[in-house]
Amino acid sequence: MYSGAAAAAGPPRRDFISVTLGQEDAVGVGGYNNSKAWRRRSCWRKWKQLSRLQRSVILFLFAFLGVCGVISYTSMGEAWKSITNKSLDDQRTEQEVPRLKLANPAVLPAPQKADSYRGDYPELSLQKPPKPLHGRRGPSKLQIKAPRRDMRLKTQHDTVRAVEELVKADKVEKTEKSIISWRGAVIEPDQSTEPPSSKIMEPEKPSSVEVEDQKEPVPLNERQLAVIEAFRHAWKGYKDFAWGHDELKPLSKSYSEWFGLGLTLIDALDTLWILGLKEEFEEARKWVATDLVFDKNVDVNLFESTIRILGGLLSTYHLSGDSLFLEKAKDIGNRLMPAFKTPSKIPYSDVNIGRGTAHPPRWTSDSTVAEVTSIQLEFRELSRLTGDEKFQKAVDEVMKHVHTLSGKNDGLVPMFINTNSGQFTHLGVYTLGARADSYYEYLLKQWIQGGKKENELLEDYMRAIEGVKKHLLQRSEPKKLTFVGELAHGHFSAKMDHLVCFLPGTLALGAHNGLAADHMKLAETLIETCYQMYAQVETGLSPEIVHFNLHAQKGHKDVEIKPADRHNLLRPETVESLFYMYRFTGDKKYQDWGWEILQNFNRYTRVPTGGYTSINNVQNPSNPEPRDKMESFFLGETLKYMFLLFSDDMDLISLDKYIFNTEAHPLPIWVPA
Ligand code: DMJ
Repeated sequence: MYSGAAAAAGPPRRDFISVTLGQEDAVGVGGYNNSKAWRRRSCWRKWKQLSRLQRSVILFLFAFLGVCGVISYTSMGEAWKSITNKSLDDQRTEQEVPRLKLANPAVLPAPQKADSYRGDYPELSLQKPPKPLHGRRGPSKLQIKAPRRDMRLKTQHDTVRAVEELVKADKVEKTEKSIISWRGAVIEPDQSTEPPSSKIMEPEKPSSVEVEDQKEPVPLNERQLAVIEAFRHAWKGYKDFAWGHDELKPLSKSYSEWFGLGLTLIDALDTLWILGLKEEFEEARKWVATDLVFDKNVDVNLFESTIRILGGLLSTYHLSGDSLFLEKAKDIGNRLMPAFKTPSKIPYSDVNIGRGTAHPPRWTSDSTVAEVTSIQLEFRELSRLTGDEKFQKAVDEVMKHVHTLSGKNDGLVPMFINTNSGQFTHLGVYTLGARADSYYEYLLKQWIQGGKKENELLEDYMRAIEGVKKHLLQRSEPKKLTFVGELAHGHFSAKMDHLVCFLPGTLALGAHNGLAADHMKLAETLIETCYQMYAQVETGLSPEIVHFNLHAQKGHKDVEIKPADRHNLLRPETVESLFYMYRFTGDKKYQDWGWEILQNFNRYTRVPTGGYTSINNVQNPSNPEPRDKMESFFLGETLKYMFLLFSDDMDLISLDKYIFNTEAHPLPIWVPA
């Protein structure tokens, strides 16, 4: 179009270079000739034909384009370089991010080049995913893992910050690791001081316990097999006559109800697991899954249902990894919470778990000190597992309050506390037996559970043991057995409940955890006394309460038994302490003493048609007067501690990883040793 128009208009205007050049090129002269010489000559001729102005403009344009070219080449180069680098960086980051997500932040190295950085975690790609826990059955070697800190580091910057934080945390931790000494008790540096944690630990789901790669199982010995046989016999009675009910009445081949919640079955779950009774465990699990209902208009005792039901469900959850038990634990835990709605926050003794109402016993507004201070291990663990701090808050508040109360005698506490005023009542009576016992036990055990940081608990425990030494220890005649008596308004009584026999085990546990060595000495003397409470009795079984002779009299033993106290309820405390003593000393005499006790249970309390029974008279071997009741703690505690006592596998429910609640349900120590 352009060339046709230009031709029609006559000679071109020379100022419009492109038109002129195009026109001549297109039309040409003498036809098509594309030789190089011709093209050179032709170009030069054309150039010469241009006006000076045209030549200047063309030169200027070339010069301008040249300058532009140089500039854009330089900046393009930079841009290209940065694009290339960026893509390399991107590649590196993509490679590193997943690694950083996987890496344990505690071992993050100093920043390095990408390649060598990668090389520091060769094992990460090989890391096995955690084994699913649901559905595991049978006894196992168990290991508790410290709560994982899942730091999702996405950038190098985050990595550096995380390292800085770790260094900072490490410094803080080191500062806090100072030696503390409390009246002769030296606590190892790494066990000391940090204010009580009202803070909830990260929720652990599904469980903080993982089954280790299975070691060769330690074969069961004859005594353990005898415990399994005894357990099976007891279970048979329960299954045949009391299935799903609270307690077996083995003689009348029926049952009794307390809360109507299958107490024996729940209390026995973790024993079934530990003893390896898979079939029975499965049956019991099925009952829990289909028949255990807490939505019932029934009054339960807060303490008893916490230690037996909540404790039993939590430990079974930990051992089996089966979330059914955690769900049930949450349910009962929530239903027990109304107990804490009191003016003082000291919980009522009873809760209606269906209605959500709580109340003290009909005749008083007092609660028992042991009861309100022995529910902490369980509620604290429930908070840790669920991430819901309300459980721990409620029970920690009780401990903090009791810590501040007056009315103690060198750390020894009265037996009652008022739910309105929050003050101790019935002052002046001090015992390590009924109504106070597990207060002392839980001081130490909470301290261990929480990683030995809650100093108030330790302080109260150490002070109390000093109080025991000062006010309650005496020696009997003729054997000079050291025993723990009672103090009533300044008067010493040589009375000792069998319940007090938890103390040697607790003292030994404290010593094992770094407390004063003289606690271990005391534990050794006291367990001897507890054993004598069996050995000096006609049936070889301890009565509920003994009185020690303080003065030697011809023909008298150390132990005196009053008619009202000569029953035996199949209680666990002595066997429990024997278990701790054997674990910490390896002295076989403790196993032998336990074996004697088991044989005497078999001799005097075993009911041929199934089950074991409490008896009324430990002093009459020909007629021990069966009471027709098998307490749930016989399966939950007594036989479990027997089995563990006879085991030479010190890792079977390791005492460095688990803390047993007062009903023998093992719960994980949050920071295992
Ligand atoms: C159990 O329920 C618990 O051990 C509690 O602490 C005391 N009484 C019984 C066993 O004797």
